[in-house]
Amino acid sequence: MKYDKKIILSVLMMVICLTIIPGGTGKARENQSKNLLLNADFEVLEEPDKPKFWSRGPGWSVDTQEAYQGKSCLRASEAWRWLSQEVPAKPEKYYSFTAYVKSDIGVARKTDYQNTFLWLDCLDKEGKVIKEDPSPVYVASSWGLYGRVVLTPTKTEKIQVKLGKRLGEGSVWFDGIELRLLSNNLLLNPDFEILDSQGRPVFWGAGRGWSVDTMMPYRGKNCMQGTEPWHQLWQLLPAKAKSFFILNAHLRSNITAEGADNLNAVMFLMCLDSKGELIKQEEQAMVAPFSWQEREISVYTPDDTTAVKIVLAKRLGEGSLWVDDLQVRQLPSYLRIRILRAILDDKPFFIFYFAIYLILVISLLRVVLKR
Ligand SMILES: [Ca+2]
Ligand SMILES: [Ca+2]
Repeated sequence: MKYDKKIILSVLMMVICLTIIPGGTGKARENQSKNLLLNADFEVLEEPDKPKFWSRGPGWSVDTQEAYQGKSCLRASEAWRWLSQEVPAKPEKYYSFTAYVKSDIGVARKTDYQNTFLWLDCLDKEGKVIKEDPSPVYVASSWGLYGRVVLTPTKTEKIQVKLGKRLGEGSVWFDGIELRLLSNNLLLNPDFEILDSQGRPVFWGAGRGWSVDTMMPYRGKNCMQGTEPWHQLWQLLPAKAKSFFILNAHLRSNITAEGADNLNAVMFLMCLDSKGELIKQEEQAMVAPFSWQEREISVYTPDDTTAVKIVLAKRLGEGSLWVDDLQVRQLPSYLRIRILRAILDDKPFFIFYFAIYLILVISLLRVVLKR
Protein backbone atom coordinates (compact mmCIF):
# COMPACT_ATOMS: atom_id res chain seq x y z
CA MET A 1 0.00 0.00 0.00
CA LYS A 2 2.88 2.30 0.87
CA TYR A 3 4.39 1.61 -2.55
CA ASP A 4 1.08 2.52 -4.23
CA LYS A 5 0.95 5.86 -2.50
CA LYS A 6 4.48 6.66 -3.62
CA ILE A 7 3.60 5.95 -7.23
CA ILE A 8 0.41 8.00 -7.07
CA LEU A 9 2.25 10.87 -5.40
CA SER A 10 5.03 10.90 -7.99
CA VAL A 11 2.53 10.76 -10.88
CA LEU A 12 0.64 13.67 -9.33
CA MET A 13 3.88 15.64 -8.96
CA MET A 14 4.67 14.96 -12.60
CA VAL A 15 1.23 16.22 -13.63
CA ILE A 16 1.62 19.43 -11.64
CA CYS A 17 5.10 20.08 -13.07
CA LEU A 18 4.11 19.39 -16.67
CA THR A 19 0.91 21.40 -16.44
CA ILE A 20 2.81 24.45 -15.21
CA ILE A 21 5.19 24.31 -18.20
CA PRO A 22 3.62 26.62 -20.76
CA GLY A 23 2.12 24.99 -23.85
CA GLY A 24 4.07 25.04 -27.11
CA THR A 25 1.60 26.34 -29.65
CA GLY A 26 -1.04 28.35 -27.84
CA LYS A 27 -3.82 30.00 -29.77
CA ALA A 28 -2.22 33.30 -30.71
CA ARG A 29 -2.32 33.92 -34.43
CA GLU A 30 -0.06 36.92 -34.56
CA ASN A 31 3.64 36.89 -34.92
CA GLN A 32 4.96 38.42 -31.75
CA SER A 33 8.59 38.25 -32.79
CA LYS A 34 10.51 41.50 -32.75
CA ASN A 35 11.72 43.55 -35.68
CA LEU A 36 15.33 42.48 -36.33
CA LEU A 37 16.25 45.77 -38.01
CA LEU A 38 17.59 48.60 -35.89
CA ASN A 39 16.44 52.21 -36.33
CA ALA A 40 13.87 50.81 -38.76
CA ASP A 41 11.94 54.07 -39.10
CA PHE A 42 15.03 56.27 -39.53
CA GLU A 43 14.35 58.50 -36.53
CA VAL A 44 17.93 58.36 -35.17
CA LEU A 45 20.52 60.17 -37.28
CA GLU A 46 24.27 59.74 -36.83
CA GLU A 47 25.07 62.73 -39.00
CA PRO A 48 23.02 64.68 -41.56
CA ASP A 49 21.51 62.25 -44.11
CA LYS A 50 23.00 59.20 -42.33
CA PRO A 51 20.58 57.13 -40.23
CA LYS A 52 22.21 55.14 -37.42
CA PHE A 53 22.88 51.41 -38.08
CA TRP A 54 22.34 51.79 -41.85
CA SER A 55 25.02 51.91 -44.58
CA ARG A 56 24.23 54.43 -47.23
CA GLY A 57 25.39 54.85 -50.82
CA PRO A 58 25.29 58.13 -52.79
CA GLY A 59 21.95 59.67 -53.72
CA TRP A 60 20.30 59.02 -50.36
CA SER A 61 18.92 61.83 -48.19
CA VAL A 62 16.79 62.23 -45.08
CA ASP A 63 13.39 63.73 -45.81
CA THR A 64 11.51 65.38 -42.92
CA GLN A 65 8.56 66.61 -45.00
CA GLU A 66 7.15 63.32 -46.25
CA ALA A 67 7.64 60.78 -43.43
CA TYR A 68 5.14 57.91 -43.18
CA GLN A 69 5.75 57.57 -39.44
CA GLY A 70 7.65 59.79 -37.01
CA LYS A 71 9.67 62.75 -38.26
CA SER A 72 11.92 61.33 -40.96
CA CYS A 73 11.98 58.96 -43.87
CA LEU A 74 14.72 58.15 -46.38
CA ARG A 75 14.68 59.24 -50.01
CA ALA A 76 16.60 57.58 -52.87
CA SER A 77 17.15 59.71 -55.95
CA GLU A 78 19.83 57.62 -57.71
CA ALA A 79 19.14 54.15 -59.13
CA TRP A 80 21.07 51.06 -57.94
CA ARG A 81 22.47 52.80 -54.83
CA TRP A 82 21.82 50.95 -51.60
CA LEU A 83 20.67 51.71 -48.12
CA SER A 84 21.58 48.51 -46.31
CA GLN A 85 21.69 46.77 -42.95
CA GLU A 86 22.96 43.31 -41.99
CA VAL A 87 21.36 41.24 -39.23
CA PRO A 88 21.99 37.75 -37.83
CA ALA A 89 19.57 35.14 -39.19
CA LYS A 90 18.89 31.40 -38.97
CA PRO A 91 18.92 28.82 -41.78
CA GLU A 92 15.68 27.25 -43.09
CA LYS A 93 13.41 29.76 -41.37
CA TYR A 94 10.61 31.97 -42.63
CA TYR A 95 10.98 35.74 -42.36
CA SER A 96 8.61 38.55 -43.28
CA PHE A 97 10.20 41.55 -44.95
CA THR A 98 7.96 44.61 -45.28
CA ALA A 99 8.41 48.34 -45.87
CA TYR A 100 6.32 51.43 -46.34
CA VAL A 101 7.29 52.88 -49.71
CA LYS A 102 6.11 55.54 -52.16
CA SER A 103 7.49 56.95 -55.38
CA ASP A 104 6.91 59.80 -57.82
CA ILE A 105 8.47 57.84 -60.69
CA GLY A 106 5.96 57.69 -63.51
CA VAL A 107 6.83 54.68 -65.68
CA ALA A 108 4.30 53.22 -68.08
CA ARG A 109 3.18 49.80 -66.89
CA LYS A 110 4.83 47.97 -69.79
CA THR A 111 7.26 45.08 -69.45
CA ASP A 112 9.84 46.72 -67.22
CA TYR A 113 8.15 49.15 -64.88
CA GLN A 114 9.31 48.04 -61.42
CA ASN A 115 10.82 51.22 -59.99
CA THR A 116 12.06 49.92 -56.62
CA PHE A 117 14.18 47.19 -55.05
CA LEU A 118 13.28 45.50 -51.78
CA TRP A 119 16.38 43.35 -52.01
CA LEU A 120 17.45 40.60 -49.58
CA ASP A 121 20.74 38.73 -49.63
CA CYS A 122 21.29 35.63 -47.49
CA LEU A 123 24.91 35.31 -46.35
CA ASP A 124 26.83 32.35 -44.94
CA LYS A 125 29.34 32.31 -42.06
CA GLU A 126 32.09 33.80 -44.27
CA GLY A 127 29.80 36.59 -45.43
CA LYS A 128 29.44 35.11 -48.92
CA VAL A 129 26.08 35.68 -50.65
CA ILE A 130 24.35 32.28 -50.95
CA LYS A 131 20.95 33.56 -52.12
CA GLU A 132 20.20 36.78 -53.97
CA ASP A 133 16.61 37.94 -53.91
CA PRO A 134 16.25 41.30 -55.72
CA SER A 135 12.42 41.22 -55.97
CA PRO A 136 11.83 44.44 -57.89
CA VAL A 137 8.43 45.97 -57.15
CA TYR A 138 6.29 48.69 -58.67
CA VAL A 139 5.63 51.31 -56.03
CA ALA A 140 2.73 53.78 -56.42
CA SER A 141 2.58 57.48 -55.58
CA SER A 142 0.98 57.21 -52.12
CA TRP A 143 2.49 55.45 -49.09
CA GLY A 144 1.77 51.73 -49.16
CA LEU A 145 3.00 48.55 -47.49
CA TYR A 146 5.09 46.28 -49.72
CA GLY A 147 6.97 43.09 -48.98
CA ARG A 148 6.94 39.32 -48.86
CA VAL A 149 7.81 36.18 -46.90
CA VAL A 150 11.22 34.63 -47.52
CA LEU A 151 12.63 31.21 -46.67
CA THR A 152 16.33 31.26 -45.82
CA PRO A 153 18.52 28.52 -47.38
CA THR A 154 20.68 26.14 -45.33
CA LYS A 155 23.90 27.73 -44.04
CA THR A 156 22.30 31.16 -43.71
CA GLU A 157 23.95 33.13 -40.93
CA LYS A 158 22.99 36.66 -41.89
CA ILE A 159 20.47 38.58 -43.96
CA GLN A 160 21.42 41.80 -45.69
CA VAL A 161 18.53 44.14 -46.43
CA LYS A 162 19.14 46.41 -49.43
CA LEU A 163 16.71 49.18 -50.31
CA GLY A 164 17.06 51.10 -53.57
CA LYS A 165 15.56 52.88 -56.53
CA ARG A 166 15.67 50.77 -59.70
CA LEU A 167 14.82 52.95 -62.69
CA GLY A 168 12.93 56.01 -63.95
CA GLU A 169 12.88 59.75 -63.39
CA GLY A 170 12.16 60.68 -59.78
CA SER A 171 12.63 59.38 -56.23
CA VAL A 172 11.56 56.57 -53.94
CA TRP A 173 10.79 57.15 -50.24
CA PHE A 174 11.16 54.46 -47.55
CA ASP A 175 10.00 54.27 -43.92
CA GLY A 176 9.08 51.61 -41.30
CA ILE A 177 11.22 48.72 -42.58
CA GLU A 178 10.59 45.38 -40.85
CA LEU A 179 12.28 41.99 -40.90
CA ARG A 180 10.67 39.48 -38.56
CA LEU A 181 11.11 35.78 -37.88
CA LEU A 182 7.82 33.95 -38.54
CA SER A 183 6.71 30.80 -36.76
CA ASN A 184 3.13 31.04 -35.56
CA ASN A 185 1.70 32.24 -38.86
CA LEU A 186 3.41 32.38 -42.25
CA LEU A 187 0.68 34.53 -43.83
CA LEU A 188 1.00 38.27 -44.23
CA ASN A 189 -2.04 40.40 -43.33
CA PRO A 190 -3.87 37.21 -42.20
CA ASP A 191 -7.01 39.00 -41.04
CA PHE A 192 -7.33 41.61 -43.82
CA GLU A 193 -6.77 44.62 -41.57
CA ILE A 194 -4.17 46.33 -43.81
CA LEU A 195 -5.72 47.83 -46.96
CA ASP A 196 -4.08 49.61 -49.88
CA SER A 197 -5.12 53.02 -51.23
CA GLN A 198 -7.85 51.33 -53.30
CA GLY A 199 -9.29 49.52 -50.28
CA ARG A 200 -7.95 46.08 -51.18
CA PRO A 201 -6.16 43.90 -48.61
CA VAL A 202 -2.39 44.03 -49.18
CA PHE A 203 -0.46 40.80 -49.90
CA TRP A 204 -3.67 39.06 -51.09
CA GLY A 205 -4.78 38.25 -54.58
CA ALA A 206 -8.52 38.38 -55.16
CA GLY A 207 -10.62 37.36 -58.16
CA ARG A 208 -13.97 38.76 -59.25
CA GLY A 209 -16.59 39.03 -56.52
CA TRP A 210 -14.19 39.35 -53.58
CA SER A 211 -14.33 42.57 -51.54
CA VAL A 212 -13.61 43.84 -48.05
CA ASP A 213 -16.62 43.72 -45.71
CA THR A 214 -16.82 45.52 -42.36
CA MET A 215 -20.24 44.29 -41.18
CA MET A 216 -19.48 41.27 -38.99
CA PRO A 217 -15.77 40.44 -39.06
CA TYR A 218 -14.47 37.54 -36.96
CA ARG A 219 -11.55 39.63 -35.80
CA GLY A 220 -10.59 43.31 -36.13
CA LYS A 221 -12.47 45.63 -38.49
CA ASN A 222 -12.47 43.76 -41.80
CA CYS A 223 -13.17 40.39 -43.32
CA MET A 224 -13.45 39.29 -46.96
CA GLN A 225 -16.74 38.64 -48.72
CA GLY A 226 -16.92 36.43 -51.81
CA THR A 227 -20.00 36.41 -54.02
CA GLU A 228 -18.85 34.65 -57.20
CA PRO A 229 -18.47 30.85 -57.24
CA TRP A 230 -14.96 29.50 -57.91
CA HIS A 231 -13.23 32.89 -57.92
CA GLN A 232 -10.13 32.76 -55.78
CA LEU A 233 -8.87 34.61 -52.74
CA TRP A 234 -5.22 33.65 -52.52
CA GLN A 235 -1.73 34.21 -51.11
CA LEU A 236 1.53 32.62 -52.26
CA LEU A 237 4.17 31.56 -49.72
CA PRO A 238 7.65 30.10 -50.11
CA ALA A 239 7.68 26.53 -48.81
CA LYS A 240 10.11 23.77 -47.96
CA ALA A 241 9.82 20.42 -49.71
CA LYS A 242 8.87 17.36 -47.63
CA SER A 243 7.15 19.49 -45.01
CA PHE A 244 3.74 19.50 -43.45
CA PHE A 245 1.66 22.67 -43.85
CA ILE A 246 -1.66 23.37 -42.22
CA LEU A 247 -4.13 26.14 -43.05
CA ASN A 248 -6.78 27.25 -40.57
CA ALA A 249 -9.46 29.72 -41.63
CA HIS A 250 -12.61 31.17 -40.14
CA LEU A 251 -15.59 30.95 -42.47
CA ARG A 252 -19.25 31.86 -42.47
CA SER A 253 -21.90 32.07 -45.16
CA ASN A 254 -25.55 32.83 -45.86
CA ILE A 255 -25.77 30.36 -48.73
CA THR A 256 -28.83 28.18 -48.39
CA ALA A 257 -28.33 24.58 -49.42
CA GLU A 258 -30.30 23.26 -52.34
CA GLY A 259 -30.28 19.61 -53.30
CA ALA A 260 -27.89 16.98 -52.01
CA ASP A 261 -24.72 19.03 -52.41
CA ASN A 262 -24.62 21.65 -49.65
CA LEU A 263 -20.84 22.18 -49.70
CA ASN A 264 -20.73 25.94 -50.21
CA ALA A 265 -17.01 26.65 -49.71
CA VAL A 266 -13.74 25.19 -50.86
CA MET A 267 -10.12 25.50 -49.70
CA PHE A 268 -7.02 24.49 -51.66
CA LEU A 269 -3.36 24.06 -50.81
CA MET A 270 -1.38 23.98 -54.07
CA CYS A 271 2.27 22.91 -54.15
CA LEU A 272 4.30 24.65 -56.87
CA ASP A 273 7.82 23.96 -58.13
CA SER A 274 10.44 26.56 -59.07
CA LYS A 275 8.86 27.02 -62.52
CA GLY A 276 5.48 27.73 -60.94
CA GLU A 277 4.05 24.38 -62.14
CA LEU A 278 1.41 22.73 -59.96
CA ILE A 279 2.85 19.44 -58.67
CA LYS A 280 0.35 18.53 -55.93
CA GLN A 281 -2.97 19.85 -54.73
CA GLU A 282 -5.11 19.27 -51.66
CA GLU A 283 -8.71 20.31 -52.18
CA GLN A 284 -11.47 20.24 -49.63
CA ALA A 285 -15.09 21.21 -50.17
CA MET A 286 -16.90 22.07 -46.95
CA VAL A 287 -19.93 23.69 -45.37
CA ALA A 288 -19.38 27.23 -44.14
CA PRO A 289 -22.12 27.61 -41.52
CA PHE A 290 -24.26 30.67 -40.74
CA SER A 291 -21.99 31.82 -37.89
CA TRP A 292 -18.17 31.93 -37.83
CA GLN A 293 -16.46 28.55 -37.56
CA GLU A 294 -12.93 27.34 -38.06
CA ARG A 295 -12.02 25.01 -40.91
CA GLU A 296 -8.72 23.24 -41.61
CA ILE A 297 -6.82 21.76 -44.53
CA SER A 298 -3.28 20.39 -44.67
CA VAL A 299 -0.72 19.25 -47.21
CA TYR A 300 2.58 17.37 -47.18
CA THR A 301 4.81 19.00 -49.79
CA PRO A 302 6.52 16.67 -52.32
CA ASP A 303 10.13 16.95 -53.56
CA ASP A 304 10.75 20.04 -55.71
CA THR A 305 8.16 22.15 -53.89
CA THR A 306 9.29 25.76 -53.57
CA ALA A 307 5.97 27.49 -52.89
CA VAL A 308 2.51 26.81 -51.55
CA LYS A 309 -0.51 28.72 -52.81
CA ILE A 310 -3.33 29.16 -50.30
CA VAL A 311 -6.70 29.45 -52.04
CA LEU A 312 -10.25 29.96 -50.78
CA ALA A 313 -13.40 30.19 -52.86
CA LYS A 314 -17.16 30.17 -52.64
CA ARG A 315 -18.30 26.91 -54.22
CA LEU A 316 -21.98 27.02 -55.13
CA GLY A 317 -25.39 28.42 -54.22
CA GLU A 318 -27.00 31.84 -53.85
CA GLY A 319 -25.35 34.12 -51.31
CA SER A 320 -21.93 35.04 -49.94
CA LEU A 321 -18.97 33.41 -48.26
CA TRP A 322 -17.09 35.40 -45.61
CA VAL A 323 -13.48 34.66 -44.63
CA ASP A 324 -11.33 36.05 -41.79
CA ASP A 325 -8.41 35.30 -39.45
CA LEU A 326 -6.32 32.77 -41.35
CA GLN A 327 -3.23 30.94 -40.20
CA VAL A 328 -0.64 28.85 -42.03
CA ARG A 329 1.92 26.89 -40.06
CA GLN A 330 4.68 24.51 -41.00
CA LEU A 331 4.58 21.75 -38.40
CA PRO A 332 6.87 18.78 -37.76
CA SER A 333 5.93 15.81 -39.94
CA TYR A 334 4.75 13.63 -37.04
CA LEU A 335 1.98 16.18 -36.44
CA ARG A 336 0.33 14.94 -39.63
CA ILE A 337 -1.50 12.70 -37.16
CA ARG A 338 -4.51 14.71 -36.04
CA ILE A 339 -4.66 13.37 -32.48
CA LEU A 340 -1.06 14.48 -31.86
CA ARG A 341 -1.95 18.00 -33.03
CA ALA A 342 -4.92 18.07 -30.66
CA ILE A 343 -2.58 17.08 -27.82
CA LEU A 344 -0.13 19.83 -28.69
CA ASP A 345 -2.90 22.42 -28.85
CA ASP A 346 -4.20 21.51 -25.41
CA LYS A 347 -1.26 20.12 -23.47
CA PRO A 348 -2.45 20.58 -19.83
CA PHE A 349 -5.81 18.94 -20.59
CA PHE A 350 -4.11 15.94 -22.19
CA ILE A 351 -1.52 15.55 -19.41
CA PHE A 352 -4.26 15.66 -16.77
CA TYR A 353 -6.23 12.82 -18.40
CA PHE A 354 -3.12 10.84 -19.25
CA ALA A 355 -2.08 10.98 -15.58
CA ILE A 356 -5.48 9.89 -14.32
CA TYR A 357 -5.43 6.88 -16.66
CA LEU A 358 -1.87 6.09 -15.58
CA ILE A 359 -2.90 6.03 -11.92
CA LEU A 360 -5.88 3.82 -12.73
CA VAL A 361 -3.78 1.35 -14.73
CA ILE A 362 -1.09 1.16 -12.03
CA SER A 363 -3.67 0.58 -9.29
CA LEU A 364 -5.38 -2.09 -11.38
CA LEU A 365 -2.08 -3.85 -12.06
CA ARG A 366 -1.26 -3.84 -8.36
CA VAL A 367 -4.60 -5.45 -7.54
CA VAL A 368 -4.24 -8.07 -10.28
CA LEU A 369 -0.63 -8.91 -9.37
CA LYS A 370 -1.46 -9.28 -5.67
CA ARG A 371 -3.95 -12.00 -6.57
CA1 LIG B 1 10.14 57.49 -39.84
CA1 LIG C 1 -10.24 40.78 -39.76
